[in-house]
Amino acid sequence: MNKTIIVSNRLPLQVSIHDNSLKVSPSVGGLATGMKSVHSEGNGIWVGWSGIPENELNPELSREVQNKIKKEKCVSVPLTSQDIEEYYEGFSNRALWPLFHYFMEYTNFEQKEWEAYKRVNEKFAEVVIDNLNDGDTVWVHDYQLLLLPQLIKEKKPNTTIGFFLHIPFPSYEIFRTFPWREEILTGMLGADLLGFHTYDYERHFLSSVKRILRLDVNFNEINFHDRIIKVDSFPMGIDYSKFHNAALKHHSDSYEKSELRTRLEEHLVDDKKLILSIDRMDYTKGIPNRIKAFEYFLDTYPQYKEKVRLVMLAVPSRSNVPQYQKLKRETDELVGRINGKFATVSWTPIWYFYRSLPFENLIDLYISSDVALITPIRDGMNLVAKEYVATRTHGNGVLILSEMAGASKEMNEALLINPNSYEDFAASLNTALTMPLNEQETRIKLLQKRLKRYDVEKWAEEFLKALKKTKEVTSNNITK
Ligand code: GDG
Repeated sequence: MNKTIIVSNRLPLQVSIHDNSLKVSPSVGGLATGMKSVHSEGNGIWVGWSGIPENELNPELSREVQNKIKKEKCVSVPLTSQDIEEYYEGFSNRALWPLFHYFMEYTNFEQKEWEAYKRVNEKFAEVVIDNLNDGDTVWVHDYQLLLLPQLIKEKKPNTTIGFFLHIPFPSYEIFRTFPWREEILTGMLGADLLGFHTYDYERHFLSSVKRILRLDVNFNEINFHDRIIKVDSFPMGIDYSKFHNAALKHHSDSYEKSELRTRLEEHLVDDKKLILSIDRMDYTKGIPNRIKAFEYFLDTYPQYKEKVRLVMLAVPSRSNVPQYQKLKRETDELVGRINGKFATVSWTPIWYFYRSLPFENLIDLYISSDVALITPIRDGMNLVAKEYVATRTHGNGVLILSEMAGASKEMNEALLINPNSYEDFAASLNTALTMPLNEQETRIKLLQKRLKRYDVEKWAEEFLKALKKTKEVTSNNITK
């Protein structure tokens, strides 16, 4: 029986070792949820890194990791600390990530890290090929594995390969500056179907293929080595019912409120409002910009002093990369400065949490907030914006969303802003805080309807359906 192999940098598992004892538990990210049915189907497997460097494991523990992981239908790619440093923290997060998010000044192109990127993509290819049978389908995810489709196609030409990019694909003018641009594009073109979150990313990719590789592109099809490769957009959704149902549960009378929720609600007396932002601590998410724009808002609309509070959750991320350390320092300083500037004995304008919270607390934040302020400078999609909307079970709430997030393309009923314009930002916040309830409800309902229909399972299903179709068309063409 043919199977689907999912490949991503990390496995959908939390693996931890304490006192030589090993714990493996499933992780609950968006991708893991979307892939749940694909992964559990038949003898499907997931290939990726376990999160534990191979050199930190003795041979016995290493075998135990593989065995425990196998029970979850996963296969790990053994990576060393050096691999992680050079391929993940280095090439993926210091070259590809900033470039693809238009942060050219943050890019660092190192030959040694490029070599590591190639080496690790080859390691992934080896593990995939070891587990591959004729007729299987492989679905590769994200920017850490751009060379993998071609590495598999070379050795196993009959394999159906799909690739999905979770981050933006930049415009040709940006992408052309990349030292290994041909190799990256050729690597991606090993796939039979390439998926992006938005039509714009798809368009940018096609334009780079045309201009850098000088290949024939016919609408959204590329002719490459006698193969027709299809490119399309598949905006990723969320597990809508999981978020919606959790919110219903948190609102029910029998549900015991958490301390966080109780504290949040204390703020809401006397018509006070909560404004929420949640992001990984990443420079693409526009955190310092948001704090400065919030300062501008309080200066421009002083009537909101002591009436609003920004609850800002920043989840630690990639803290070994220098730019992320700098961003953390800048954020700490800005929050301190703005709180110092405006605070009164009974009010602090920004509540800042630098940690990750359990899912139940995340729901508490979503359901207690009148406004969600999601203002990335650049973001592939942004699932937080979608999750906020899904939890608005009473129909109220306003989403302010950056035009630079892929999600803005499907969320027209949000208040869309240019995050670089403080005026736009402040005016939208004022509009959100004064928006009549019936208008909030109309907007939320329309957004919810779309999110419910195109949830993450539907996204995976649509991608795999298109992949199957691409392969059928290609094989028909070859037999003709
Ligand atoms: C990349 C792209 C694209 C956040 N804090 C906590 C927590 N979260 C969860 C959210 C959400 C997820 O993390 C973040 O997803 P995003 O989509 O917002 O952002 P990235 O991590 O940058 O993801 C992005 C995505 O891939 C999918 O393609 O949308 O553009 O950059 O689900 O709920 N979860 C818990 N505690 C937290 O403190 N439990």
